[in-house]
Amino acid sequence: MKSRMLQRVQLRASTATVARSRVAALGSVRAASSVSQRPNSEFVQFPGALKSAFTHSLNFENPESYKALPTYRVVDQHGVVVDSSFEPDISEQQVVKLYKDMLFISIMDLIMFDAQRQGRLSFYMVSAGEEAVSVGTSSVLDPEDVVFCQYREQGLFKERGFTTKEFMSQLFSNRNDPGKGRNMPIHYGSKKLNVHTISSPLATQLPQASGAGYALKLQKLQNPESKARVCAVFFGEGAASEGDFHAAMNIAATRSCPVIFICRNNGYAISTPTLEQYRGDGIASRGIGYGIDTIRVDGNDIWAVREATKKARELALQDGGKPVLIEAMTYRVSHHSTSDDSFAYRARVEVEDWKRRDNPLTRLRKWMETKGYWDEAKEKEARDALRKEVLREFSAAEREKKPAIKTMFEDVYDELTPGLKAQMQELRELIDNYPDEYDVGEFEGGKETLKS
Ligand SMILES: Cc1ncc(C[n+]2csc(CCOP(=O)(O)OP(=O)(O)O)c2C)c(N)n1
Repeated sequence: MKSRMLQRVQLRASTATVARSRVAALGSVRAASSVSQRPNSEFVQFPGALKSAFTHSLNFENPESYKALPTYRVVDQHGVVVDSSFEPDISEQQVVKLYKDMLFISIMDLIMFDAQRQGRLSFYMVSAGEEAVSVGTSSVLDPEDVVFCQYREQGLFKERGFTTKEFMSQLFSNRNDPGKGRNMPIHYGSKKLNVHTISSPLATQLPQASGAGYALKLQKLQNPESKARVCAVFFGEGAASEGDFHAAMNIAATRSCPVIFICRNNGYAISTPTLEQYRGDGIASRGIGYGIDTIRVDGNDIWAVREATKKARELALQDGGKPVLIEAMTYRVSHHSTSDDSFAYRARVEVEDWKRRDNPLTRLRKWMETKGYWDEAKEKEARDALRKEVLREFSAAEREKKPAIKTMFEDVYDELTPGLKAQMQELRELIDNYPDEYDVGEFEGGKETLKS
């Protein structure tokens, strides 16, 4: 049996190692005090909670006793600046560009939503009311920062330079869609613009983003001359209930990954209101629990979104890298998707009220008007031009051929497997035997592409 003294020394040594490696892993985020516990020390030396003071009061912490985290805003819903230290950091021309990007999205949304209702495309999701979150964050990220989206971030694609033709090609699954028409509409992606392709299973992009952030950090370590980059990832407050949210936050915190988590809290996940989604103080309060720098912002205020994201990017690159969480508060003005009628679970008046009271576009527009950047005539001109552009690309994309039938078998694996080749052959025979049953003419190259 070991002597007490020896046991104590060994325990102390191992605790010290744990503490040292933890400090190393966290960079300068946390500093461990000496592991030796003095008599009457006020702090516990448990390795699991390094800064916890002893208390003799038997007290369960109650969420109600904490004030809700504040919401940062720069410009209020009347377009009035409420943060006196605020100075716009971009030119009139750049502000107008951001406004037009938001306007483009809202116009494209209206046209495509109606087009779906007419049966001209299979599905659509609008981002009405949330344009400032995607356009605002995108405008201060570096174009080489890596991005993962959920599905309501069309504004980011637009701001990064995704063209109207690219939007339409994906929506109509035509031969110009880089996704080769395999995904449902709105599942955009762009290698050129450093945005990973959207996929339907909620929150799966979150731990992937932590991994991508970790890779970016290692690349910078291996090549200090290279540009410092962050990974930004978008998700809704509903998606934050997935286990993948927990995994992502904890991995990013413990591995100190330069990731900006951007939560769009729009009050609903399809028909589920936030009261049924969580009982804590939104998503922001969770960030603190993971040891992540966190801010809650007014998501209808593009200036607040920009300021918060700029600062978040700076923080994310500090000390070799660390995650940051932004919770952007907004309201989902629209139905969840074209498959949803939201008046089945919320009052029309609530929606109308939000539309009238607060909207990211009207807020920026009011601010621009007070600066003399914008007026009714410019609004009309911009709307007409954007509408024309969307409609022009819409009809061009609708008339395009679909991708070659063969692409259906490709990219399942890197190369066609013997099994896939056999299936392709089988399809070819079916089409040969029942030519009237298949509209092969709609597809580029017809049935002739079906050979390996
Ligand atoms: C893992 C998974 N579960 C359920 C769904 C079905 N689904 C699609 S969107 C959605 C709501 C998501 O809400 P939120 O994350 O708040 O984003 P919002 O639609 O409000 O922008 C659900 C439940 C899914 N796509 N993936």
